[in-house]
Parts: sequence; structure tokens; C-alpha cells
Amino acid sequence: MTGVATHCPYCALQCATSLHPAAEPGAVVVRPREFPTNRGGLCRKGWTAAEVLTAPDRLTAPLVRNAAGELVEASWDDALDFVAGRIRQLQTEHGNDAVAVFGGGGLTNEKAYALGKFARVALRTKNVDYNGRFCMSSAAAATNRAFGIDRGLPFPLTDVAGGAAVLLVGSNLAETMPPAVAHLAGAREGGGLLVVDPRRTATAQLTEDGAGIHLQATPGTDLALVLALTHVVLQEGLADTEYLAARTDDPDGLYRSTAAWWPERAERVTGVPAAVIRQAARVLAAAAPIHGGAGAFILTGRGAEQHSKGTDTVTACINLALALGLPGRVGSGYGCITGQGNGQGGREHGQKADQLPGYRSIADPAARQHLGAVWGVDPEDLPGPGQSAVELINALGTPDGPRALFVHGSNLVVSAPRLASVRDHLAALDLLVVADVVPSETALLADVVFPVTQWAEEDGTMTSLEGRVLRRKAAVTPPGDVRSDLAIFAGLAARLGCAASFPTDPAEVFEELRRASEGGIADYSGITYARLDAGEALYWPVPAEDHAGTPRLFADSFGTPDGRARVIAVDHRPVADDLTGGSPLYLVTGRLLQHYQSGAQTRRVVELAEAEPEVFVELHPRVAASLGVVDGAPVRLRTARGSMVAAARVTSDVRPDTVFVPFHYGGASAVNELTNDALDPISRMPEFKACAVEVSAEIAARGVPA
Ligand SMILES: Nc1nc2c(c(=O)[nH]1)N[C@H]1C(S)=C(S)[C@@H](COP(=O)(O)OP(=O)(O)OC[C@H]3O[C@@H](n4cnc5c(=O)[nH]c(N)nc54)[C@H](O)[C@@H]3O)O[C@H]1N2
Ligand SMILES: Nc1nc2c(c(=O)[nH]1)N[C@H]1C(S)=C(S)[C@@H](COP(=O)(O)OP(=O)(O)OC[C@H]3O[C@@H](n4cnc5c(=O)[nH]c(N)nc54)[C@H](O)[C@@H]3O)O[C@H]1N2
Ligand code: SF4
Ligand SMILES: [Mo]
Repeated sequence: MTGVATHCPYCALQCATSLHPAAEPGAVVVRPREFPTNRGGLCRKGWTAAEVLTAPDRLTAPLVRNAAGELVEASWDDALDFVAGRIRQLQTEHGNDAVAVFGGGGLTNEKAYALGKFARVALRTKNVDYNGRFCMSSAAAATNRAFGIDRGLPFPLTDVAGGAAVLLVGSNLAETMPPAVAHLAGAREGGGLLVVDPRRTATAQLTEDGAGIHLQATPGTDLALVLALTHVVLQEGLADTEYLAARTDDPDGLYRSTAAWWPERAERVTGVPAAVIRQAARVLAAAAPIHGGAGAFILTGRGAEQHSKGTDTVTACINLALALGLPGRVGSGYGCITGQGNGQGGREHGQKADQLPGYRSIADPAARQHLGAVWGVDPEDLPGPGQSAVELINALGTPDGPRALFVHGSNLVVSAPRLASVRDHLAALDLLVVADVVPSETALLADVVFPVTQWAEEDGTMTSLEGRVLRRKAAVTPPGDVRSDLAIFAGLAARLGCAASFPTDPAEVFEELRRASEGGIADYSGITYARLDAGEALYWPVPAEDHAGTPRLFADSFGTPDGRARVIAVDHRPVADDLTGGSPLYLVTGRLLQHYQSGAQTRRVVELAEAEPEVFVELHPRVAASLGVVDGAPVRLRTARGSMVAAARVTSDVRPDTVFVPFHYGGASAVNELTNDALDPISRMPEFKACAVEVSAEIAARGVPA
């Protein structure tokens, strides 16, 4: 029996799965399916994903907060009428921008597209942004300015397997996309896997036994490290000068911007020995085509990007790739490892504050004209660019800010930075509407909760980390009175008197999305459900139905006006927090294999919750000893934003100047109580990955540790 062919609900690897009937009526089990990216593999989250479909506390009816402050069940009509009435009232009193929308990179292309249209056409608000701002924005900003196009991997992931060297900057691939580790085989065989991480992660361990080098840099110093790697490449005559002259706009700028970053200077900043920096640069260069190597890749993850200088760090990585002549060459390149299931497609079709579908700019008159025609509205009536996620959150409930917020596909009271402020802003709203599949921490704060369909209950498309568009297929009937986000947009648009159409059939939405994206950077106009169902591997752009798609970008030219990549001079700067006073350590945050994001889904899967039931803090043995803390003991963490208690996990895998806390837990266990919302000036990415923290033993509150 073949089952229903679909893809995993979670991360951007979008492993291929098939769904089969389970013993209980209406339930399904997940099996892996052979596919180039996952090669028949799945991680633990993928295997157990079906459990979220039947979560005991699954939302099955709309909820509206009553006069006593309790969320009580309501009919869809009553809930939609109530919300539409409040929206009309608030917009009459305060203007259209008084209503804001927050989307998510887990939504299908169809939902993300409809959400952006709902904001711009039905609510007519400029205030829309999404959680991809927390995820991909620094890499997107950097690739847009250097290459003119932002597609996470501008090549198929399987290309990486042939590379002789892979530099992973701030990615813990072995935990965040385990099946993708297979594609590092080529690099590991020849000693070419280079991993930059302040922790000896499962990924860093892959470099051991001669497979490569772990560069265990100080948090927040990747920029200095990559400038030094580039310095070595240029000074040792390892650069691809012909490529630089032919394909970039300013080869000299590369020399100028890295000249001062000799390895000994970078060693003082990063803690990585100068000799190791030189060795890493030589390993990477030897794999480059100019030196007859089998290919080299530079890939960034959130460890490099989620900083107040994330855009510049990625830019430095791109500059290093350009120095070695990698981008656009088959079997080499720079790529960013996209995170959420539809992190890629979610940022192409209009959830982002400054974008219209097809990866168009909302400020571009031609783009407004095109979308005006597709949507049947006057381009003049389309709002302009809105604010980025953190800025939007910080504006909620302020005198001139939005008074109402819709959340579709994010659990932001767990995942946004500096949570005390997030909670204050949500509390200051007149109306909070949350659409979710489960009562997430954010849904529990809402005035109205809409229960929505999830992955195995719906059709649609997702765009993976490779820019390949994939089919998601319905295999089960949703429980209770659950509807798609599409039905919420349609129901509210009609009640608000919006004349534009809001189809609820994903296939119909996709047909409209094709037209909306036509002629844009991310052109989906040649993609059809039929082509996807036939198994065609369609990487955007796909500008016509007889076009085979674009697995590799930049072969002949980049997406810039003159076709050349831009060399942008960048320089290192410290993290936003002050780490010089007192005796603070670096707090870094990130992921565990067992949990996904805010944990709203995976904390409801028994096997995963039991494997990692509670928040912990990784501490170096020296730090633990100085605090008198033993493994498992409670530890208090305090930053300028807040404080929390976590169980000590004592390990020499973390640098002695660094502690690590996973961000998958809610309430008092949410590490985002502590994180810094300092923003990157270009991408508006908050500094999730490095801040100053004071650590102490927690004895009083919990008693003496066992
Ligand atoms: N299991 C699991 N898998 C996931 C997800 C999940 O929640 N759980 N989420 C998906 C999503 S949305 C995303 S964005 C991806 C993220 O995938 P990754 O980027 O691999 O994940 P993170 O754990 O956030 O960060 C990676 C590493 O950055 C390191 N790091 C911290 N600070 C720094 C620094 O200053 N420099 C460097 N070089 N490294 C640093 C951390 O120690 C961590 O090991 O994963 C996707 N896959
Ligand atoms: N400290 C720290 N914080 C971080 C990060 C970090 O590394 N460190 N990483 C950041 C990153 S990279 C990301 S991507 C964010 C992610 O953080 P969040 O934005 O909170 O992402 P999720 O936890 O995936 O939340 C998605 C929600 O949508 C629901 N959902 C699932 N499918 C649907 C659907 O079809 N429709 C609707 N309406 N809802 C649905 C899920 O149940 C869940 O509640 O966290 C960021 N926060
Ligand atoms: S690696 Fe990502 S897509 Fe694959 S099974 Fe795990 S969570 Fe799902
Ligand atoms: Mo992400």
C-alpha cells in the first residue's frame, strides 16, 4: 500500500513522507519516503508528527473570551461576526493601520499568500509581518544586496554531497535537519568539514577523527572569523581572481575590507587560534574549482544570522565565497539553510512588511500595478511598507500603534525576544485573535481563538530550503468544527464588505498565486498541482508551464542590474549587550533535536516531551565548579531583560565563557524572557544568539539540590 504522499510538517528540509491509516479510526501513521533531500530518512520529530493531529487538547471549536474573562466555545458565525464588528469599530476610530497581522513560515504558500492579501486588501493595513523575521531575514537581506535574489540554497541540496569542503557557520544540522547530514559525506571523507559553533554540538562532533575542524569561536564573533578566513585566502594568493574580475563589481573592495583582519588579530577576538584559521582557509580553498578541487560550500545557519550584525556576517560569508569563485559554479556555492517548513515560500508571497507576492517590493509601482490588477483593486489603495516583527510588536497598544492583532502560525509569547515587553504589548491591545491548531501559550492570551486545520488535513504547497515547490496533501478529516485559515480570511473579508475574492479551496488560491507571482523574482506561474503531483522537481523561477524550473541560479549572471555580484565592505562589531562589566557570560540559545520551535507541537508528542521534558542550561564544568553547582541543580540566569531558573547540564562541550539554553519551553521556562531585542539595522533581526548573562546557584527557592 502506498499511502498518501506528502511532506513532514516541521522544518525546511521537508522530508518526504507517506501517511497510512492507523489502528484508531481516522488516525494516520507516518512513514519515510525516498526523496533526494532525505534519502528515505526522517528525524524523530518527523516519525512522531501524526500525534499532533490527535493531541488531547486539540482546538476543535472557536473560542471567545466572555465577560468573566474565560475562553468559551462559540459558533463560527458568532466568532467571525464578533471579530468583524470589533475590527470595523477599531478601524473607524483609529484608521486602517489600527489592525495588524502576524504570520508564520510554517503556513503553506496558499495560506501565506491569502494572509498577505487579507491584510492589504480586506483590512487595508500596512501592518503585516511574520516570524520569518526571526529566522531568515539576515540571510535574505544579505543575499538580496549581494546577488539581487534570495533563495536559501540557490542549488539542490544534493550538490553539497559532492563538495570536498563545507564550511558550516552557526548551523547544528545534525540536530536541526538530521537526514541532511548524509550530504556532508564528501566533505567529511577528505577532512573538509569546517564547523563554527561555540558548542561542540552533534554537528561539530562530525568533524572529529580527521573529518574536519571545529572552530569553537566566541559567540558573536563569526564576522571577525570570516574576515580573517578571507584575509588568508587573499594574502596567500588562493583567490579566484579571474572570477572576481568577471563576476563581481569590486574585487578591490574585498582586499580593502579584509586587509586588517590578519589571523592573529582575529584570534584575539574569536578565541580560535591563528594557525587553525589559516588551516581552515587552506582546506576550504583547496576544494574550490580554481584549485582543481571537487567543490566548496559555505552555508550559514541561525548561529551566524540571529545577531544585531547578522546581515553583515552573512555578507562576509558571501564575500569569502566570491573570493573563492564559488557562487554560480556547479558543485560549489554559498547558501543559507532555511529553517521553517515553508520559511522560503512564506517570505515570497506577501507576509513580509515590505513585500508583495512573487518576491516583489511593495514600494515598486510596477509591482503594485500588477497586484492591483490580479486582486481587482486600485494600486493607489494598496498600503505601503509596514514595520518589521519586533518593531510591530513594540508598537502594539501604543497611542499611535495597532489596537488589534491577528496571529496565524506563530507562538510569539514563547519565541519573540524580551518577552516581558511582548506580553505588555499584547495586553495593551483591544483585540487579540489567534488561529492555531492547539491552545498555544499565545492562543491562551487571545480574545478570540480560531481552530485551524494542519498539515495532514489540508492540500497546498510548501517551498523547501532548496527553493523546490512541494505538494502537501490531505489524508485525514479534521476533528470537530475545524476550518482552514483560508476560511477565516474569507469569512472576515466578506463580513468587512471586501469585494475581492478569498477562495477557500487551496487549488483555487494557488491558481491566483501563480498569476500574482508571474513576472516576479519568485515566479511560480509555470507550476501546477498536476505537474507537482506527477513528481516534477520544480525549483523557482518557473515562468511557464513548459519551463523545467531552475535548480541552479547564477550560472551566467546574478540578479543584480548588471549581473555582477556586489562586494559589500563589512567590518566586525561586538554584540549589543555589554559584556565588559561584572562577570557575565555569553548566553546563546538554540534548538534540540526533539523539539520544534516554541514547542507548541512537539511538547504535545509524548515520546518527544519525555525525551526532553524541561528547560536546562549547558554549563562548562569550570563555571559549574565556580558556582558550586552540580549536574541537575537549579541555576538562576539573569540578564538586563529578565531572569529564569533552569536545571544545570554540566558539559565540557560548551565554551567556559558561554552558557546555552534551548528556546522550546513556555511560561517561566522561556529563555526569551532573557534575550535581547536589539535589532540588525538592515534585516531587523533580533539578537537571539548572544547576550550577557549573570549565572548563580539557585538554592533558596527550590531547596538544596539533590
Ligand atoms: N530539532 C529542530 N529542528 C529544527 C527546528 C527546531 O526548532 N528544532 N527549527 C527549524 C528552524 S525554523 C530553523 S531556523 C533551523 C535552525 O537551525 P540551526 O541554525 O542549526 O539551529 P540553532 O540551534 O538555532 O543554531 C545553530 C547553532 O548556532 C550556535 N550558535 C549560537 N551562537 C552562535 C554564534 O555566535 N556563532 C556561531 N557560529 N554559532 C552560534 C548554537 O550553539 C547552535 O548549535 O532549524 C530547523 N529545524
Ligand atoms: N531564543 C530564541 N528564540 C527564537 C529562536 C532562537 O533560535 N532562539 N529562533 C527563532 C526562529 S528561527 C523561529 S522560526 C521562531 C519560531 O517560533 P514560532 O513563530 O513561535 O514558531 P512555532 O513554534 O512553529 O509556532 C507555530 C504555531 O503555529 C501553529 N500552526 C501550525 N500550523 C498552522 C497553520 O496551518 N495555521 C495556523 N494558524 N497555525 C498553525 C502551531 O501549532 C504553533 O503554535 O522562533 C524564533 N525564536
Ligand atoms: S528533518 Fe525536518 S523535515 Fe525531516 S523529519 Fe525532521 S523535522 Fe521533518
Ligand atoms: Mo527559524
